[in-house]
Amino acid sequence: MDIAATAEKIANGDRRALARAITLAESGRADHRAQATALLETLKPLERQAVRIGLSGTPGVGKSTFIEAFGCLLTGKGLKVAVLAVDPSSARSGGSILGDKTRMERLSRDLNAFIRPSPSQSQLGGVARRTREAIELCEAAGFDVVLIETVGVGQSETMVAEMSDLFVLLLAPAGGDELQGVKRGIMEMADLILVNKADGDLKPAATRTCADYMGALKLLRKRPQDPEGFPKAMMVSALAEEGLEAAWDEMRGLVNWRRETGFFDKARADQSRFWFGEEVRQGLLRRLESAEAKAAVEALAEKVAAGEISASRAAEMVLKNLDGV
Ligand SMILES: Nc1nc2c(ncn2[C@@H]2O[C@H](COP(=O)(O)OP(=O)(O)O)[C@@H](O)[C@H]2O)c(=O)[nH]1
Ligand SMILES: [Mg+2]
Repeated sequence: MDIAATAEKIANGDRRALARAITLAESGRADHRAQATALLETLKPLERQAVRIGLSGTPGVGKSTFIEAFGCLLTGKGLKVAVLAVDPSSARSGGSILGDKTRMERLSRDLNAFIRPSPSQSQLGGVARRTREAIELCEAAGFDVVLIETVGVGQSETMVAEMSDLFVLLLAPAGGDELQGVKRGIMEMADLILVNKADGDLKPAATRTCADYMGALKLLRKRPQDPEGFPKAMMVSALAEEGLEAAWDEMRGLVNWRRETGFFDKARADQSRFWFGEEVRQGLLRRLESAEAKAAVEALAEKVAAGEISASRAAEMVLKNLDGV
């Protein structure tokens, strides 16, 4: 691949080049990964920045419907919108967005929108890296907003929150008065809670649920990166396309405040630092999984078990030898 030529195409907003580059970043092959890294380095001087919005919610809450309506609202304002998906279960389901592309018919036809389903064979370890690279590629291609969708299971929410400027939690109206078992840790990551389906018969339940969450958010420890009134809960209807403009106003207001106060840049710097550390850790673990390292560990483990060598000394020997692997 001609890195310089591809970079130029991406910089000019060429969607095919962008799609190919993301495929490269998704590949498990070392040479592909190296090319993706080189491509990102070539694009870096552009310093293009999108608003990265993480969007989480359990299946059925209305994520796809919301993204379709919200995405179209944004493109209607002349903004370019990219949608990426992180779906740890996609190995089974074949990609979250792909499955309900029908719910995003309008958006997928929109020339100012770019929708990327999650790849079907996910090795969980690589998901974070390729999602971050896909985000950066979309930014370089000139997208103003990058929506990163994830289903509310496992570690994926934390991961997406760690690569977003804004984290939005989508909830459905609760039947009773229970707080839908949303884990405290996830509430603490949310900048905005949107209670969806606030329409028709569900409106009263949505109103109650929203009030419950406003109350619950008030009980959380105040975070320095929030202006007065945040995190916030509000009602929307993705289906009736209500409350979406208000939600966007809140998101914009929050991003602008964080930009002015320096919290926006600080969060991105902290995230870069975090992911750097993660990659080092992952790289080391990969090395430990090599056949050579495994054999060395096994051989030494026998000696440790037999009391011939101390555990500390043996560990030191293994780690020293990793340098050459
Ligand atoms: N009443 C109502 N139904 C909605 C709304 N948003 C989504 N739905 C419905 O909820 C179901 C699941 O929506 P979907 O977008 O596929 O949810 P996802 O699994 O989170 O992507 C579909 O039948 C939608 O039509 C809404 O705002 N109001
Ligand atoms: Mg969906």
